[in-house]
Amino acid sequence: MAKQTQMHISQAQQERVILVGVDLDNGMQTEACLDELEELVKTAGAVTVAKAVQKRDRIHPGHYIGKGKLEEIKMMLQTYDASGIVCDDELSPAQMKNLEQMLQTKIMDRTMVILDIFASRAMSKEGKIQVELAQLKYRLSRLAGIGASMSRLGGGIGTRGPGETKLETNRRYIKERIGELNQEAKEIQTHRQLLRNQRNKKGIPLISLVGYTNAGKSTLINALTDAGVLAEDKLFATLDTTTRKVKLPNGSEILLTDTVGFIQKLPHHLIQAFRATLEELCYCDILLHVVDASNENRQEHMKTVYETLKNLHCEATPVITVYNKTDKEIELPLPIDTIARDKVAVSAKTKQGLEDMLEKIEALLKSFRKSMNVLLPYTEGSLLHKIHGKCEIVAEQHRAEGVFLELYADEEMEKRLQCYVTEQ
Ligand SMILES: Nc1nc2c(ncn2[C@@H]2O[C@H](COP(=O)(O)OP(=O)(O)OP(=O)(O)O)[C@@H](O)[C@H]2O)c(=O)[nH]1
Ligand SMILES: [Mg+2]
Repeated sequence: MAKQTQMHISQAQQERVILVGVDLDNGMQTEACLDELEELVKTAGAVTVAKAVQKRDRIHPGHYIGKGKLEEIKMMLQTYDASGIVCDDELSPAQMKNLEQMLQTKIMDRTMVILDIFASRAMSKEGKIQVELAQLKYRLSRLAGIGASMSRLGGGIGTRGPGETKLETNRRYIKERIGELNQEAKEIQTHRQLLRNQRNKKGIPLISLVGYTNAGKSTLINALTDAGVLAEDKLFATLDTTTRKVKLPNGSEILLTDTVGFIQKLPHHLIQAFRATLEELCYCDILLHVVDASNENRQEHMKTVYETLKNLHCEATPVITVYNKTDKEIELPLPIDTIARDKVAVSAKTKQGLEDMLEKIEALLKSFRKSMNVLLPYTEGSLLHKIHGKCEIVAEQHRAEGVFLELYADEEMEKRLQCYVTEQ
């Protein structure tokens, strides 16, 4: 340990961690939670050497788990030559400090690991700002407790900022940096708002892919377009959003957006920092909720996604659930989903069911529009042009008084055409 006081530990020297979970007997099985945490830890570049679970009624407010279990973990740290522990829930600053004092090792939590992965994945300027903000806010409240642990280890999980940067440890600098980043984030938000207004004006329906991380969202957008988004068997492969045009079977177009995946216990600092990006979901016409139907925890994953959408105040946006990976062995029946307006089974990999999915999108979009009959005077040439661009036309006849149209209009066009409504 003493050697590690130096600033640099070799990159090859992987952190060896023990995962610690509390079995509260609710939600996802603790075993599945720790398997997921192991996957996260691996993605963050560390190796899991052991796991410890304690069954409790509630998380210990002072030191996460009970004293007896802590003694056990102290022994395990030696037995497995571990360099730290990772707790499966976000630790309070006090819990972190107490655990550090009791165990004399590096204390990490699920949040720290997720933030670390996000930091290594962030590519866009906005993504980097958002991740660093989340990291610094998380860090600021814990400086007193984790200072010793972090400076002792000098590197590893919890110390890496976006890109090649090393996270700041000085309180005053952190505060200044948070101020700077907030300002930059605000400017990007203003730009985003502008883009959104432009898109709204064009009137192309906006559809976003949402879902648990690794569900297959990026694979799906790639299967439908030439987006070329990185799709990997890794948690949080995607952080930056990608938007592409997709043609529906009836020839009309939609804008499809791929975004960051959700996970249970998603750190609230991260949600806060990504709020601007995630709130875009509320402006969508439809959310395509991609579910890995082959995953045994699919039901819990779906619950997490719906809860996260609720936290983001997006529960009013209509959802189509897309049960993906049906080329694999799937347990039937598929989970009941009372929230979704429609459901479809697909394989983004083999492209099976994708036509069906597009038809369902088309049908749902159509249900948002109003069927109208209008008689447009020949003097309204430019309006006629707009109708052709924005409405779905079922019938068109040239009559003596003007052009008769049977069509489906969105809210804006419905208002504009109100005065030309006719019977037949
Ligand atoms: N067998 C099978 N594998 C799939 C299918 N769709 C996606 N996958 C695999 O699932 C893994 C995750 O796919 P991604 O498209 O990266 O998942 P994602 O939802 O974008 O994940 P994040 O970006 O991490 O949120 C990859 O290894 C894909 O090849 C499918 O229909 N069938
Ligand atoms: Mg992805």
